[in-house]
Amino acid sequence: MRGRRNFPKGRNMAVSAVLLAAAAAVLPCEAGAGSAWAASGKAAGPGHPAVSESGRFAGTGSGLEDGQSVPLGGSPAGGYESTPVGLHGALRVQGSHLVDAKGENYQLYGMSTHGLSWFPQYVNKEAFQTLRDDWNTNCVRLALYTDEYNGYCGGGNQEEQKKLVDQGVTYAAELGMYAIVDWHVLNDRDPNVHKAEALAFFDEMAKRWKDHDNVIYEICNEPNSGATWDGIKSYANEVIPVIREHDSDAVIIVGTPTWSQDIHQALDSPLEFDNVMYALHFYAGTHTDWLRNRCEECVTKGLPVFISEFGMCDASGSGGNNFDQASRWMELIRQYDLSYCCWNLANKNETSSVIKPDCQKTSGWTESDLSESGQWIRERFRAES
Ligand code: IDC
Repeated sequence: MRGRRNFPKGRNMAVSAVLLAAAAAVLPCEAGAGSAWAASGKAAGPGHPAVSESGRFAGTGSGLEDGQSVPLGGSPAGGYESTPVGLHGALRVQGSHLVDAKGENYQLYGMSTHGLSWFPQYVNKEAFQTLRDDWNTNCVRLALYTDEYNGYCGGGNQEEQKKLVDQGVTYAAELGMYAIVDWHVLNDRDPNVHKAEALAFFDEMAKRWKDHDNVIYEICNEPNSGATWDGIKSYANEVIPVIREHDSDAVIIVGTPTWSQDIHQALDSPLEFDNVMYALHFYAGTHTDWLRNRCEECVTKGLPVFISEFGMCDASGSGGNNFDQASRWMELIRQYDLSYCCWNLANKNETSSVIKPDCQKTSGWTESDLSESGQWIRERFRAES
């Protein structure tokens, strides 16, 4: 169903030359273990899932019982070419859809980290492998706060934070997962406040990752409190060319006004670049029919929308979960094959954190290690096929 209906049967039988080349290109020498892994085509480790017909790691095919942790350290059955990136290669935007290297509709879904500087412990390869193999996800969003929590432009250690982004992208690449590099504008409200830093940051990132097919750039998480679409456009018109100078075909996600809710303004006045998607964020306890209607209207009118952040609780990231509203959002996501990333991979004592506050594990979580949010969204991801 959904994106899958567009895939010809047996598409996973033969990996095209394009995709093989893409798989090889994603791991340059410095990726170390990943290159060795890709080159050696290691045998499948125990518990590693077969790839489903759609090329996704089917949770139910993992050989793991619900609640059992994932054995780590092996490679997926079939080697790198069976991973999400190995199968789907460089993504691009076609009409309102994200498509893979074969031009088939493709949907990304996975977890967003919390602030990298606040919860750096979850940037580890085993965590991402758990998310790929047990949670059945194909992407990880790396949230680099620009301001609060020792943010990148708020007094944080920039070298350490860049190292975390680097590790996150590298682990994702080695695992054949897509990685979203998220410039997490929030307290600073308007991306133009730290535009100079953004230009330097994305210049460096794009240079670094230009040969990787798994990297997506999100250039401003949530403009808010008076940041206008005109202002965001002018920021994007400077940042996007800097990325494209090195990485000419990268997919880029652009945040929209009012905490990435006003996508209709992007529909009225889109950017003039290819391969751009517009962020819509929802928190199910706060954002209901009115935002779903807006989302549906924009998508049906051809706007490429990416739900790069959402929660099942309210917009504070806490309060109770509203699973009824969250399920309605999931229906919309399913109907239009939208890509979606859940906030947040951490054990903070707040509803949106997917790991229980008293759980110190940084990978291999069992069901009982997960919060109510974590258990719900993991089931949702595992139902993707
Ligand atoms: C929240 C975190 C919370 C932190 C707060 C800081 O969950 O621990 O104290 O940020 O400002 C967003 C933001 C995201 C928020 C999240 C929940 O993108 O950074 O995280 N949220 O409030 N937009 C809507 C909700």
